[in-house]
Amino acid sequence: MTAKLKLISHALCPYVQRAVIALTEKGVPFERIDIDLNNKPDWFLKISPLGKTPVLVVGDTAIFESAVILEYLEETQPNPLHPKDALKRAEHRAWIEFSSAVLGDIWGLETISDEAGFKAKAKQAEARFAKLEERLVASPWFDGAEFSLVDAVFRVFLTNNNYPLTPIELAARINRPAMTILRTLTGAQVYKGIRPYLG
Ligand SMILES: N[C@@H](CCC(=O)N[C@@H](CS)C(=O)NCC(=O)O)C(=O)O
Repeated sequence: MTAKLKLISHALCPYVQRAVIALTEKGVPFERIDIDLNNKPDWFLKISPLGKTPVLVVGDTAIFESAVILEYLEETQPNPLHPKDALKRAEHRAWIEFSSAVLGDIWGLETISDEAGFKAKAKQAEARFAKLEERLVASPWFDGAEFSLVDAVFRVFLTNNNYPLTPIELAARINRPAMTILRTLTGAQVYKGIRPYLG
């Protein structure tokens, strides 16, 4: 019997959540180990070259980078989430990459300390959300009836742990993107820091 997969996590990390969603959709049992990123344990620093969550521990091997973890799960676990068609799969992978850029925008909004910088970053995030909306032509998921891996990564934008929203719901909620999405997220501790800038 192979050892249970271990996912080294942080409670609020959206990159972790992608992996959690993929594992859950696939029905793969795993052990989640949450760590404190402000006080990284030595054992974690030994297995995580960038000191970031998530890390998937498979036997003696530690896999880092969430997109790589998703691909590994796709290659080794049942219930495929990527489309069968190679071109569609490539397109979904490209949007997964795009979603990481959007997460970077959101992180920028969370951490910027001056209002002018915040506004500039919000503008960039809005432009990216507009691009996403252009692509979201199907319902309820990214490409219609079937949930795919790309939905796992976009689902995290409005999730606080297990609260799922489809990209279409996301697009409906953001209604001229970034500012609205962030207002919606005021319940998530992670966004507390930017509240003073929100009207
Ligand atoms: N590109 C990485 C990003 C992961 C990431 O940024 N994780 C954050 C938490 S959400 C982290 O561990 N930050 C701690 C640090 O940078 O020291 C991935 O996709 O896995």
